[in-house]
Amino acid sequence: MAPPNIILVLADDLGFSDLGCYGGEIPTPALDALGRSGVRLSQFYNTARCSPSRASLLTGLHPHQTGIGVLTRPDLPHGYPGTLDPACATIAERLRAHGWTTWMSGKWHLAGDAEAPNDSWPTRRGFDRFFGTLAGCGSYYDPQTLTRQEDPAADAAGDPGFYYTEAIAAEAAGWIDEHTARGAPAPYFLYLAFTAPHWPLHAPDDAVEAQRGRFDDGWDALREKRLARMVEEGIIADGTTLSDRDPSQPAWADAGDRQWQARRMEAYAAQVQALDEGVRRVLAAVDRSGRAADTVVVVISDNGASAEELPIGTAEQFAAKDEVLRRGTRDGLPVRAGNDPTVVPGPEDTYASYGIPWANLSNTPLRKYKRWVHEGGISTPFLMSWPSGGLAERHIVHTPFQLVDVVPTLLEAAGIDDRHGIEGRSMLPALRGGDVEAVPLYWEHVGNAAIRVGRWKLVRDHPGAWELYDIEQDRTELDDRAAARPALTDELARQWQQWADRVGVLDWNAMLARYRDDGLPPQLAEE
Ligand SMILES: [Ca+2]
Repeated sequence: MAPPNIILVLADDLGFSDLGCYGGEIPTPALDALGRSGVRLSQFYNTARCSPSRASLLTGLHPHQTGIGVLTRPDLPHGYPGTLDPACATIAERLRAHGWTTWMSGKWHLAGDAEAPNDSWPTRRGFDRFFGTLAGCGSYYDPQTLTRQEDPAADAAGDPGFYYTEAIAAEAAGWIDEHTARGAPAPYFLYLAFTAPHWPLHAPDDAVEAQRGRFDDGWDALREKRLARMVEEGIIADGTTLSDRDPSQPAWADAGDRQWQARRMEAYAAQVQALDEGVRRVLAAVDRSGRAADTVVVVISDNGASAEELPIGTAEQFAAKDEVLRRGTRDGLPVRAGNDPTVVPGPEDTYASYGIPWANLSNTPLRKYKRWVHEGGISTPFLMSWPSGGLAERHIVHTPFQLVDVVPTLLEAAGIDDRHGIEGRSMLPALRGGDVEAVPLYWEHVGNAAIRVGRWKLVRDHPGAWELYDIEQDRTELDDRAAARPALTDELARQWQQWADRVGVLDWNAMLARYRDDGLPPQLAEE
């Protein structure tokens, strides 16, 4: 078999059920076709937040083993280093060593220093080519830290129609076309890391307008409809109970400014549809190359939907901290930030998020969001296509896997027998319709913690007590069995602690206490 091309697509803050082929009402034809013709996973898990998920995805290690436990920033002396440890190999470095051409287009968010080129930048972590942003988020019209190789890229400055999602895809499609034109025999690895649909809600007017009316039924009715479609698709077991509406939110019937509320979700949907269009554009370049059959495509989201309301902190604190707000639009207009009806999201001079109630829809039928390791924080769509790879096509695989399993899967697909320094195991046998040995899955993020062993999941919302759920019967985590099963709860807690000690999870309370003792602000607890 020819060594395959590998395209790893990462969405940012995309909810579990946003894609059409996972029950969503947002039009995502390219991703739906990919998922329905290939394999979908119903229980694939990320690690709840941007940087840790990216670190785990690219190394096959748990985030704490890569230097990135929370986000990228200097969390030392008591926290994590906050930058990708040079001691752990990236998938790009591994594939390049075996002859793959390696490209990255999109968001990195693994460098402690995003301002000056250093050894944690993609160009020095195995990628031959890099176009994208080093920072965690920013304007879609004028992205902060936009870089080509190691130099500032001025693409947005001279192009009033610039839109980041489109630019990420166009750059990557161009690389594939160029590779094809050269008749290049080497396979390639493309890491296509969109920032969509992470806030701010930025999308051109006509793209938002195209979504008009789609969400007028409101979050309550749409959550129920999504769950019904998820059951129809086979993503969720029939009989699954829908979690309650987020208790902080009103019923749709009682919500004020429903036109503005719907507009927020329309802008979000426009971002998701642009992501889908970007994937379509890249896959069209693959088709033109004549090598589609020998191309592995994987699509994942880095965390569950985000319930982060803007501004984070007071408006003044947020404005002082955020680069987009400090510098305004390219035309010199001030940027209006915040989730209130005076800010109608979409244009360059707005800075808003879709907020808790719509994140609640995005994660249907699950509870909680990005940052938490309950199912709503860590469940992601997982699509894989590889026409010549012998996958169990048009099937949904229900075996639970997590991000550490991606690197070994891609290495096996590439025919590379190298598992050194990797925690996960290859998913390929399961994706081909066979069995894999069941192993425990683990999570920790800002004190939130979980372990999954078979059907049982022990999970904690820090600083709360452990909760125990039978995920096979209760995917939405509504029936806490911890009190009824104390021995099992203790045993799983012991196994989790053993893992945490082994991979270097820092004790969250102890770490915060050390900061307090030093008179330093507990920066780790903040956004
Ligand atoms: Ca994210």
